[in-house]
Amino acid sequence: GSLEEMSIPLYFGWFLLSSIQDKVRCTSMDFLKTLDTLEAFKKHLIDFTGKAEKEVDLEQYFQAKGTLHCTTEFCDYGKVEGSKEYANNPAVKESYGSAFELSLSALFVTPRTVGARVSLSEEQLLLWPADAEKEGESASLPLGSRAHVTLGCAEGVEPVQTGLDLLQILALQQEGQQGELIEEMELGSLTYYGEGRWLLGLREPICAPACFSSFYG
Ligand code: ACK
Repeated sequence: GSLEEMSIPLYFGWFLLSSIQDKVRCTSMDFLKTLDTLEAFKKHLIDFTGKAEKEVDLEQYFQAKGTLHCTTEFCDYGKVEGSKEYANNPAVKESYGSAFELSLSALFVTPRTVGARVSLSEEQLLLWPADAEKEGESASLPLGSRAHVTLGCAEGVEPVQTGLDLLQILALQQEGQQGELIEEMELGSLTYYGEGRWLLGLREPICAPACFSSFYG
């Protein structure tokens, strides 16, 4: 019946507590500010602007997208195949409303999105859907590879793109593309993967307390 359909959310995920949201946003803004000033970034500006001489202000370029969270299952109120099974999974029901500590291990930037990679623990992987990595060119990436927090999207870009951008970078790494190590920054090492794809591996992962819950919209 319709009541049953109503009970499936838009998506399930871990929602970062508000104090850590501020910290993550600040860290990401600092990173964008620094990236903007690097000669190596300026050299590849065309990836972002389409024009060689044009300047870009990365802090303006990306728009924030609501509360920071790490989506586990996008359900679209039950319309997505497998989402009802996910909602009824005992692990999901048992963990609903519980607190977790997410480990944010890297920040990444592409001409489309900026996000944080989330490295999931064994316990957290129990809540991760088996098919999340199947999309894109990433068929053989380990479970949980797509886990991320969207920090911002370029104009006209939907947040679903952030996880796909992350999968793309991880697929390159898996193929043996080391990327170009640009420099050791205070936050960690910065690598360029071509086509405007930048990854900052955090020296110290950010520990982010988060509540496993859902969003109805
Ligand atoms: O940034 P995100 O992970 O990307 O969080 C939002 C959230 O659901 C609400 O839109 C994510 N999302 C949207 N569509 C999909 C999809 N088809 N597959 C996986 N995640 C999705 C989006």
